[in-house]
Amino acid sequence: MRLGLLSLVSIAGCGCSPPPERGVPGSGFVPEALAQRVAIDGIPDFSVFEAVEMQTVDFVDGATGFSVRQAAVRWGIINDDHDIYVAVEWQDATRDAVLDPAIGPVDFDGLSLLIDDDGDGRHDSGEDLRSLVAASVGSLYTDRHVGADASDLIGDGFGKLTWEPVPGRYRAELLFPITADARGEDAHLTSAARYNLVLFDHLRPAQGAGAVASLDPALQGAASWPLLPFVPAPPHVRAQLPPDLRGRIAFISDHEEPNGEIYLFDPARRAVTRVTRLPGLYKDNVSLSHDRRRLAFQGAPSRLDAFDFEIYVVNADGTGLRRLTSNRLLDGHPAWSPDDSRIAYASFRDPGRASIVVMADTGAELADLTPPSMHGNDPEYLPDGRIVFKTDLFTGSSAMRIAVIGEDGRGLHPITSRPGVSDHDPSGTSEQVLFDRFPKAADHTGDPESRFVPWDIVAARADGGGERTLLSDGWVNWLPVLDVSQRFVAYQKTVGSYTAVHLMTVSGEELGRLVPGITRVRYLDWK
Ligand SMILES: [Ca+2]
Ligand SMILES: [Ca+2]
Ligand SMILES: [Ca+2]
Ligand SMILES: [Ca+2]
Repeated sequence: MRLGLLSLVSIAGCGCSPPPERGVPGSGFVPEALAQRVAIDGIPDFSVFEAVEMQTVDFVDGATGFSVRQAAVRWGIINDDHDIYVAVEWQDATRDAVLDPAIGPVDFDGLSLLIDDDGDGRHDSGEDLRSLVAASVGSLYTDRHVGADASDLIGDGFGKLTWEPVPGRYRAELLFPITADARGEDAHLTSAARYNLVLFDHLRPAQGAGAVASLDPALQGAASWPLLPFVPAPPHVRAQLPPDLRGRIAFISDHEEPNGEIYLFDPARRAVTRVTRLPGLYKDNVSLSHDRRRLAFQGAPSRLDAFDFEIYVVNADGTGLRRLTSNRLLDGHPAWSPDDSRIAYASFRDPGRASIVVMADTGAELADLTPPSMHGNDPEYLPDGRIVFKTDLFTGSSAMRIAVIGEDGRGLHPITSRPGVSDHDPSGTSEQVLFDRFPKAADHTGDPESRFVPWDIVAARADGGGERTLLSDGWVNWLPVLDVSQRFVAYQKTVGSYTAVHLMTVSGEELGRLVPGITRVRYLDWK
């Protein structure tokens, strides 16, 4: 693919805003981290840059090699001691964002940030390649690298893209670590690194169609790329993980087996232990017993064998696997009773509709709590022995509300009532229930937009007397679980193609990634 001539205009120190504070070593002043100064919401924070670059680029048609249009690009790059922040805006009169849920983006606009990490003039195998493309109603960020296996196993950083119909432009921002991840897949940035920005317009890879522009016309040879304006930075203030976290976090991740395995994370030692070696069993919805000796989960030979999902129990050391249900129904989402003698779960006894069922830990059924007309799922016990779950009983539609019911089937009442949304994954105390919220009054399963709209974490009073939003940062945040001290909340944050376990306080202060180096998490619990 040929690319046209570029005209370069650099505006350094334009005086539009005060230069950012980098801190003076030895002065005692510690500047605030970039991660706290900029919100990655797709609206560039150009005021943090000392210099904003401008250039006019040619969009070149990939099939003909001819320039189809010119576009003005504005961008800035800054780093602190932990992260690098890149913001870009460019002209594009049309938003192309067609996504096939099974394949990914098929017709899109967007950008790639290419980094010649070691500055040797070649964008080599293993070097950084971060992309941000318009997709569905939002954008898709990917952390990749050059090479045959271009997928980066540990997803790092954040990226978001927005489009304004007037004046017809994209705005993009990325924030990612300046050091390599635990597998060495990302750039370890220095002032020797070089970069290039590649922009896409109406790109249809399957047809080999669309237009591409770049700051530097060379896309492989990197010798002429601009140097990254990287500056060694003193320590900055950022949120810290607390040192006194208790309990164990059980989670399922597919970073070692496609069907996922169960792991335990000790947050005090920051150590991960693998529990299961069951590659032939797809696993989901793990629940850790309160004595932390057993794990219940749903398993099936594959993700697609819906009617073969059964409830299993395994010891925390990986021994003693037992299957507790055996039928041609989808059985899922087990949860331990406060004394670990019983398990509540969802049993799909009507097509597409589940009942909340209680069984002994031997598998003997004790009660079906919900009438046949009602759909309920996501059961969790509260410490007082009642069960919180989600149900469509109060909406008359596929939108779900959080509700509570006694193990004797009495005391059923809704906890949430917000119109226009659908609530999921409740857990909590006898006073307060946390859950995640899909911002549409509809079923999210099968909705291709569900990965591209914000999911918030909300806390509601267990008596239904009110709610407050704990986290609303535009990302897909889900599965909030309180720790035993009731001071912290672990939850899953999905950013583009990866999902990591994060920590926040019960008042909603984000504290960062909790389980390090694992970003293919499917489900978690904390006891
Ligand atoms: Ca922003
Ligand atoms: Ca376009
Ligand atoms: Ca290189
Ligand atoms: Ca990575």
